[in-house]
Amino acid sequence: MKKMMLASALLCGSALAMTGCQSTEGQLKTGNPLNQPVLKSTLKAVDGSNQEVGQIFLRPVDGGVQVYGKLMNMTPGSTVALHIHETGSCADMGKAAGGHFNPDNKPHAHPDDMNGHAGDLPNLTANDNGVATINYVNKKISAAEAGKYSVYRRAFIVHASADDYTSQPAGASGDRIACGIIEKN
Ligand SMILES: [Cu+2]
Ligand SMILES: [Zn+2]
Repeated sequence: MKKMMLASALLCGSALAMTGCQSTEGQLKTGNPLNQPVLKSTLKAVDGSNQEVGQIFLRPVDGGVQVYGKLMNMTPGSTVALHIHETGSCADMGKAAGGHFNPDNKPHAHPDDMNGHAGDLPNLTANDNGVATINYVNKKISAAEAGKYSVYRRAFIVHASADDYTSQPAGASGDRIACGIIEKN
């Protein structure tokens, strides 16, 4: 009996099992009912090595966009800033990405502050293995392909040090060390 239930569950995930899996058909008809990531970014070092340092995904959730993923090869124990910058270019050691994404002309702030840059995000701290994770719902951006708050074709930037969430215009977070353009997943 246990085996049969397992087989049934597996079939529900396949395109062949349209009957007996009521949710499957609905999932195919609507836009993004499973809340799969619709955008993603592969971040690379901007020191010329082009070394991949991680991936970050974005998916629409109630009230915002979930930003989640991980960075690798970080200095263990280090805390670094992460933001969405306005321009989708990583040229010139990340400087071409411009300033923080700021469609409403607000000051730089803690990411939870609704009166701050839309592109502001929480700092990340690397564990003993040099892995830093983010899982944050940003309420000021959109994962749509167009529109005032869309982050499609903008860029993630990782900085060398932590964001103090106060200093203008970018939290005194130091040099740009990694960059990734936000693409369709
Ligand atoms: Cu930044
Ligand atoms: Zn900012």
